[in-house]
Amino acid sequence: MSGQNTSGAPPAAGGGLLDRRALFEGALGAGLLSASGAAAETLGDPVWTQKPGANFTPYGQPSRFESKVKRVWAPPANPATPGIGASRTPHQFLDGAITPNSLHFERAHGGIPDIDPEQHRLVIHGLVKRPLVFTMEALSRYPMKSRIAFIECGGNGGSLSQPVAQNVDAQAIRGLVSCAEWTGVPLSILLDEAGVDPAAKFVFAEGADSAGMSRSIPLAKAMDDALVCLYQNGERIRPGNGYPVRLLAPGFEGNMNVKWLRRLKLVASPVMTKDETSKYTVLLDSGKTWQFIWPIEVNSFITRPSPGIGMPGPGLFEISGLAWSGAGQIKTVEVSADGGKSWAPAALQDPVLPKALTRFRIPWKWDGGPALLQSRSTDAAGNLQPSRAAMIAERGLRGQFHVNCILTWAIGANGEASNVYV
Ligand SMILES: Nc1nc2c(c(=O)[nH]1)N[C@H]1C(S)=C(S)[C@@H](COP(=O)(O)O)O[C@H]1N2
Ligand SMILES: [Mo]
Repeated sequence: MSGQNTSGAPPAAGGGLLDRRALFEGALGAGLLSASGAAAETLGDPVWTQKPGANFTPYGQPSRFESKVKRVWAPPANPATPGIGASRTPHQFLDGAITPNSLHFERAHGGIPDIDPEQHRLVIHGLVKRPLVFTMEALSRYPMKSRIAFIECGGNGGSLSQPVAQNVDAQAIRGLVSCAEWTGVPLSILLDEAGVDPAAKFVFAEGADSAGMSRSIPLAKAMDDALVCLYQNGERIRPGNGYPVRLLAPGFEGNMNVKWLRRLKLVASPVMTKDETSKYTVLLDSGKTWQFIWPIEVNSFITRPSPGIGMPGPGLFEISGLAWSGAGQIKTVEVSADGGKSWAPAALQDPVLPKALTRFRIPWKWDGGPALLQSRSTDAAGNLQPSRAAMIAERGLRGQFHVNCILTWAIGANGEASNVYV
């Protein structure tokens, strides 16, 4: 049995979880990476050392050896309407906290429009003193601000509402959350210029796509930290993510982050659009529904190991994953290797930013036997991620939105990971 802990790191919970401080203090000793003592002669003279490499490219692409790292999406129900649905981020192949633009998830209710920025306009009207019309060029002259924020679709994790655990990977279950640095004009600046009437309590935000996707944003949120964004991770927003301009409502459910933004209308009460009534509400067993669930709940999941990228073999390994909350910063993430019987605190990767993805890590000495890996997070407001059983007890299985329960990966003796319920 190889489960004996020879790493020098103290155990932190059952099933081989080790003290997270070992990651920083180098107490893990040899063997974490299972690197064999590499000697210079093993380097050899591969072909790429023997002739000059390729020329530069105007817009970079990943290595051809990384072709498995890609978004996936289900084919459209109706071939006449491509681009309706969602593409998902392959979190099992990524690390860090920022999602590359090419892999940011995309959710579109009416396909991805091909918008000419010269022709596109943003209008602010309704309960304002001065209705305003912006060209994209005019918008870009206002003072801008950058912030790192996650966007998560309210439907992310919906498959965990299935009565039987689905045989799918992290990308399929949790791929509708991504995190980017967004840059744009604070919405408060534009609203101040328009002069908000005291009767206004909501901002109706509408997209220029064929779905006319629209939501009623509470005015307090609009004035607090909403951004009218032009840039995503330093470059202009990608078409799938809202080019040429989108709303960012940090921490609020995905569809309030209206893409292809063309209208902000100040109104006295919610407009009750299809996107906040028939959808993005949680149907309870009682037949009642939760509506206007704005902030995304505290959440986390393990990205490595996970289905498709299991354990290479017994021994020392770093478990890694992501945590987030629409209420603010992540305070703690705990990891269990025994299906929730015991928990050990994970290390949080700096910087731990409010309403952004937070990377966590913990060393694990896997003994080669079956294990049940879980993570659970707590945010700065004190919200704790619920077990699946607790979530179902509260709201039943009919509501397929805002599913933030603990996710379990079973590790088999062959090292493979699979999605299970405990
Ligand atoms: N105009 C418009 N805005 C939209 C949508 C849409 O279909 N049309 N989809 C919404 C939904 S449901 C989500 S989850 C987010 C997803 O943002 P992303 O595609 O940049 O990841 O965009 C929102 N904004
Ligand atoms: Mo969404």
